[in-house]
Amino acid sequence: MKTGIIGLPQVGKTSLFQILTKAHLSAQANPREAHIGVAKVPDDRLDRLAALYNPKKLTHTSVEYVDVGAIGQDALKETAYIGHLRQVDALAHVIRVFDDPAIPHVGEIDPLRDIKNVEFDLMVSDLGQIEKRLERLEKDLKKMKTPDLEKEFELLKRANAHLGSEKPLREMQMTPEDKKRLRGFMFLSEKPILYVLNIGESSELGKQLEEAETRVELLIKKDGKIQPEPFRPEKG
Ligand SMILES: Nc1nc2c(ncn2[C@@H]2O[C@H](COP(=O)(O)OP(=O)(O)O)[C@@H](O)[C@H]2O)c(=O)[nH]1
Ligand SMILES: [Mg+2]
Repeated sequence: MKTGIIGLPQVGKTSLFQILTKAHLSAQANPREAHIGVAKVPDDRLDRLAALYNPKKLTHTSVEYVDVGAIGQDALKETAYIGHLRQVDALAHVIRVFDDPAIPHVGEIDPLRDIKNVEFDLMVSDLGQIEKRLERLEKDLKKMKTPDLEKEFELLKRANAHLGSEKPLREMQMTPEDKKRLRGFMFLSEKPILYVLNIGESSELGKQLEEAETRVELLIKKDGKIQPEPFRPEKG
């Protein structure tokens, strides 16, 4: 399994990457260059089984992490950048919640705005890809209609409208056949996403985490979808 660590500049992506993979990166490392590392997933159930059966070989699950550098419309136009992101199975979006005047951030600390902006970037990238493919398909369909091309055209039209209403592809209704048809595109907004709130170091971690959750206004629904709650402005 491969996970891409994404997020705005200076939110803690590389810090998270280093914690997860125990990688030592030099201070001179180019922040635009992707870091790739592997984290072993410890599982004491596997260790107990190994003790019982004494296998010749024991392989723990591992997760590969790619720290791709800050996201943005420009970055998403770079072949290397988007290439790395398309390859991953899931995205971990690191969100800046910690306040530190020494470390600049795009405006105020506003996790919900950042979530929306990054999601928007992913959707714009997918839209660009869909529009290109639709143009091509339209030309091809004029020359020759095949059921496969027609189905792809219909599906991409639907995906296009869905993205147009500012909803990521992971929230689009799709049959297994639709999913298969789209697989080759490796759309970014279709990938499952995990939000990582970077709330910073504190002796009141529990309280801060609760506050962060309220601030981010996220509700994890039973079906696994993360839905932003209606915005409730803070007092003061
Ligand atoms: N105060 C504070 N600083 C942090 C925290 N997490 C990361 N930083 C600092 O923020 C800066 C950017 O972190 P980095 O992991 O390189 O962010 P990236 O640009 O998203 O890869 C570095 O100076 C980190 O030491 C945090 O939780 N609290
Ligand atoms: Mg970084």
